[in-house]
Amino acid sequence: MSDSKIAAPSKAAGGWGALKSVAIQLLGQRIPAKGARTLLSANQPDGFDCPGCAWPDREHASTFEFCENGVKAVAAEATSKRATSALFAEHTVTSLLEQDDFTLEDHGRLTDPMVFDAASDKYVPIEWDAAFALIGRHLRALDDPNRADFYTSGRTSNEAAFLFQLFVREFGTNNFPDCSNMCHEPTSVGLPEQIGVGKGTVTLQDFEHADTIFLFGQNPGTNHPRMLGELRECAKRGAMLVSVNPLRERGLERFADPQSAVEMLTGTSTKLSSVFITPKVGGDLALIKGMIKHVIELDDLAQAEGRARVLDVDFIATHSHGFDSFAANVRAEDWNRIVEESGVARVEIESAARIYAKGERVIATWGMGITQHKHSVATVQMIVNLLMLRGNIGKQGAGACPVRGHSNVQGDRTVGIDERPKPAFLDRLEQVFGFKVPREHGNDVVASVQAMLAGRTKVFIGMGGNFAMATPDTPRTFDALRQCDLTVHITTKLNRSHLVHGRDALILPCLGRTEIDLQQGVPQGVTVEDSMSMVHLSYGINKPASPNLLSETEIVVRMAEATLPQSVVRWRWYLEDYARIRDAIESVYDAFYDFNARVAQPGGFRLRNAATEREWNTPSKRANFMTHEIPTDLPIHQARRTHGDKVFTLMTFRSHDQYNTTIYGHDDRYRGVYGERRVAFMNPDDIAMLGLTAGQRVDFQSVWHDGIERRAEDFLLVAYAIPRGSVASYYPETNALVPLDSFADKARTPTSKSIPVLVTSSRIVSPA
Ligand SMILES: Nc1nc2c(c(=O)[nH]1)N[C@H]1C(S)=C(S)[C@@H](COP(=O)(O)OP(=O)(O)OC[C@H]3O[C@@H](n4cnc5c(=O)[nH]c(N)nc54)[C@H](O)[C@@H]3O)O[C@H]1N2
Ligand SMILES: Nc1nc2c(c(=O)[nH]1)N[C@H]1C(S)=C(S)[C@@H](COP(=O)(O)OP(=O)(O)OC[C@H]3O[C@@H](n4cnc5c(=O)[nH]c(N)nc54)[C@H](O)[C@@H]3O)O[C@H]1N2
Ligand SMILES: [Mo]
Repeated sequence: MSDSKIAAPSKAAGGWGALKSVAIQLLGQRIPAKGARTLLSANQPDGFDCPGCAWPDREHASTFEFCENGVKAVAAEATSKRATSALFAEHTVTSLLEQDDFTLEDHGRLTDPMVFDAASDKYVPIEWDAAFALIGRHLRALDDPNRADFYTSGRTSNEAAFLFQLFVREFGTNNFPDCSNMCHEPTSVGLPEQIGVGKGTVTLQDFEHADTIFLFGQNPGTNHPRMLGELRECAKRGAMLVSVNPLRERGLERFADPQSAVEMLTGTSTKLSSVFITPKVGGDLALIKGMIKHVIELDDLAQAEGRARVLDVDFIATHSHGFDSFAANVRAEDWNRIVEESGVARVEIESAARIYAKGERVIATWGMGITQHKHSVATVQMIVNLLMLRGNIGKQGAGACPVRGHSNVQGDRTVGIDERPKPAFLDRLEQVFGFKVPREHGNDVVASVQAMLAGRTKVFIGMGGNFAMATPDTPRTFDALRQCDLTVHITTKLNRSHLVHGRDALILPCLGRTEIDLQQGVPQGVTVEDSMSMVHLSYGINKPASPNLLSETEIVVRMAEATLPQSVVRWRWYLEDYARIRDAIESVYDAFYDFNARVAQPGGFRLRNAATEREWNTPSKRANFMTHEIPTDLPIHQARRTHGDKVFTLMTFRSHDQYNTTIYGHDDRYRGVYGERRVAFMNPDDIAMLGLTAGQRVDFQSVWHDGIERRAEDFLLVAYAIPRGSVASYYPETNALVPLDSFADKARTPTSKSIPVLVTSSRIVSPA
């Protein structure tokens, strides 16, 4: 891009900058007049749940919480642009593939179901009935139901997701790869064995009482802007905010609140993080273990001097298991290793430990900076170990707060989108619905790509999302999808996954959450669960983008009818009234008792979380201290043995102008990048060490042991305050660098925040 510019980062996150950018965005999307009304209906009691992110809303009522992220997500859905059959008549699939991701989605909302026609290399219109018949034919022709994979992205409602899993399990497989496999899976795997639940333990009210908040590996200014409002209140109250992030993200430094007229008019902002700790990428486990070591040392000292204990000995005695062996392991840990592997000086670690020890009510939040490494499960558990030292779980103002991404990613899991379902849940499903459910564990995202590559999976059906671009090892994922007999995408907008298709292929356009979903003439609400286990109703308010769209729920029902003619499930009956689906969810999950009644209350209800009440559903019936060594033989260590300092840890993250694979624009305002997405952020000393120059173009090459060459080329090299040995770049442009078999231990999350790479002068000659 010729008009790219690297500038000083904008001053505070939020504020006029955010508003202006949104205004431009709205114009860019040509929002019709009803657009303003749409925006005002987000997160209102009778409006729709904001599709922006999974951060909860204050009371889910009161005034519209202004958020740039939400506005962009809503604007993208409510655009007046349309990708009609005329677009597909004009372009072959091969020529559409030449368009970039921004352009593909910018064609607007899809209006009609389309089927791939090999003779013309084009998508052509198809009747809905014919589309479902094609799906049914393919699925019934499989010799084994495990030869089909059913992907879910996290915007799908509880109702659609519940019926989706019901259909797929009656069909006979647990092949449910889903976006959370690439996201918070290490949280969902790490927490249950430690505290007995796979979800966060805090509510928004806890943020009102916390005196100390540690934010690990998260960029809320961009990805969860409404969280900044909460942090701002905490900061104003004098709470201590500590950000642990290799980058001093602007949104964590200062925040001007778009809700506050005074701050907007005076251009002032609230200082957010009181302390910044900048570990090297992947250094958190070592850092936190160091903090724990010092907290124990402080406790020793307090005991020696006859002062009050630093550890919460009551909590440890009554509620925890395994403290002694855990503490012995931590005491034996070597400070040199802690410092070397974290990239943080000992004095700084000790001071972070003192801040922690001083806090009476401590919340720890975490995001993708923690979950997308090989040692992510261990790191999540180390965060919770830290909290447990002083009883910071199940106490007001304290707890674990994993911050999820997609607005219903947590709910989809809750209602059964799970490739490794619990036997108790399957028993219940069998009892309630009276068919035999498959018991064998299914494919997650990585296994799904592997199965397609190996020719085992023949049908891929995606409920939302952009599988081809979100997954690792892009060229291999493309090969995988292209080997399928049938690929189906249930979707709102055109994206690359639709163009990287199987022998037969369908694009099935659906309603978005902002749109009115009429069944039997009655508008239907759907439910979603946010990151803090609050479940609420969502009603669309806009006229559908096209009269020929179906709801996700209807698409599931009709796929099921076309595939399972002998089904024991009354699919139509559920479709007629979504309250019946909620009753069915209630009959399978006790936590959803009185579902319809409770969700009708303003603000909905919170699903019970046993750990919040200090009830530990673990085998020991206690919260477990989990011992972990600091890893010293990760792929990055191995690569350094061969390539020395020339190997960098690449982390791939989000710019301010994207929603995952949806690119809204080419700016990353808070990091001072304009008009360019192919950027490599590197420490100036490393740039000099490599003999490169800021402003030149560079290529990445992965260091991996399978002999496959993985490259991503032509990135603008930017000097940036990032720890030495680490380099950062945006996703999805860099996904080709993530090896498919590089994933988190136990959780199998692709390691998109720690890829060993070499960075060299670009071999691409840019056109003058
Ligand atoms: N506008 C917008 N909002 C979104 C999304 C979006 O794409 N755009 N995506 C949604 C989704 S699905 C998700 S999961 C969330 C993602 O939200 P985040 O979790 O904030 O995700 P990222 O932007 O990938 O990276 C987060 C941060 O991790 C830091 N980081 C990288 N490596 C490390 C490390 O080793 N240690 C530590 N401590 N920090 C590290 C990076 O510097 C960055 O600040 O946001 C959701 N909301
Ligand atoms: N390298 C690297 N890779 C990553 C990550 C990373 O940080 N680095 N992050 C990972 C994470 S955290 C996640 S969650 C995944 C995201 O993976 P996905 O969830 O698969 O990807 P999205 O980009 O969110 O999906 C966008 C598409 O969803 C469709 N869509 C939007 N709204 C709706 C709707 O209401 N209904 C339906 N049916 N479709 C809709 C649109 O067609 C849009 O193109 O990517 C992962 N991949
Ligand atoms: Mo995510």
